[in-house]
Amino acid sequence: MKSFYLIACFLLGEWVINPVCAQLIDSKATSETKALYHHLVSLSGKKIMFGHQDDLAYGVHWKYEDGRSDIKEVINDFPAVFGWDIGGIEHWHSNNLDSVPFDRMKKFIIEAYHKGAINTISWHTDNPVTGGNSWDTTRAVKEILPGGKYHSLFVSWLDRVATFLNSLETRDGVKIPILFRPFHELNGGWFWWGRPYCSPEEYKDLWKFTIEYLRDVRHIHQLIYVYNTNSFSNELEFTERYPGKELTDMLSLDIYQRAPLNASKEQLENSSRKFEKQLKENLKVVVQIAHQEHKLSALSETGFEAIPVKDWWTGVLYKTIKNFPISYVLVWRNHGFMEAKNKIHYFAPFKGQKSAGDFKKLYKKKRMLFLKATKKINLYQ
Ligand code: BMA
Repeated sequence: MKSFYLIACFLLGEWVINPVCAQLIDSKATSETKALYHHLVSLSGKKIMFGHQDDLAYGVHWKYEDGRSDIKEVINDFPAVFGWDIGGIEHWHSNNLDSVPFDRMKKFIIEAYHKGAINTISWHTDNPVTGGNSWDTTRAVKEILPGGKYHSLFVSWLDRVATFLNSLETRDGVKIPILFRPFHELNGGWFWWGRPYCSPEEYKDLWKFTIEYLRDVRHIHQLIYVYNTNSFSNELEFTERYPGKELTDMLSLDIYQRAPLNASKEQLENSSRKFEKQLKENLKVVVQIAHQEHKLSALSETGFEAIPVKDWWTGVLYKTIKNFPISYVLVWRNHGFMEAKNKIHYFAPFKGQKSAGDFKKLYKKKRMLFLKATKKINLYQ
């Protein structure tokens, strides 16, 4: 029987995850988590969900107004995936690193679950050795592993993460399934867990310890674990720190388009072509490896700050991703004006924004899923 499965695992269409072989790494996953996972598996290659970070919390011109969402004000529908970040929970702070109060985040996550959407969480955790932020690249990974000087401090941080994740539950006590994406953009050089600051083995040990602690010690069974790199230059860079089949459920990529401020039309066009090429090359690797490993895949962060290209959604993004069997694409947060940096920081359109018309075209693409269509699927049943 086992060999039948093995053969069947490699027979299915190119790059699409094979449902026969797809399995969550947590054999005790809650029924809602299993249901969500199996829906994602069967949607793979057919639909791509649209996601937005902090969507319900604030937009470019507003903060904490019930029912608002910049996306909704453009398409009269919400995203299907809601992204959140729990940086700061390790100190039991009341707000996350971007000033989102955790009690509000909790309400939004529960609300998103009841709406029939998916929640995904990343963790811009502080540096445990220095107390500096995620971008303090003082070496820390080795120090927080078992036997390290800061191990027990790190465990106490994981305990707070666990307590927060467990507090995300409905009135009936259903633990809300979360796509959990810790230690993200691992090949970059900007976070303390990044490639220059720990060996591949140390990174894998950190991942293994974290997952096993949450799952086997804290008995959290509502997580789908998302491995994540930033854009990379070759396959080795993507796989070098991959912790393995037994420890990940989804493989994902973060990649942004960038151009100089007030770029000319020609500069914008060049940057779009460059971005499309890189995105395509990278996604090819991500979905191929995901296919081999029988894992889901996603474009977990992307965007073009302030979306200066009118038809960016269909003319650049959709055009490039549409044939990849990724579960979702998520754009980063709509902060609005950043005084410290004297610039506007947002990645999703809002009413009146230059690319809003094109976003409506994206909304109409059959392959894209937003909330109204997602709700009908009943992801958790
Ligand atoms: C970055 C920016 C920062 C933010 C961080 C974590 O891309 O948006 O302002 O603090 O993500 O959300």
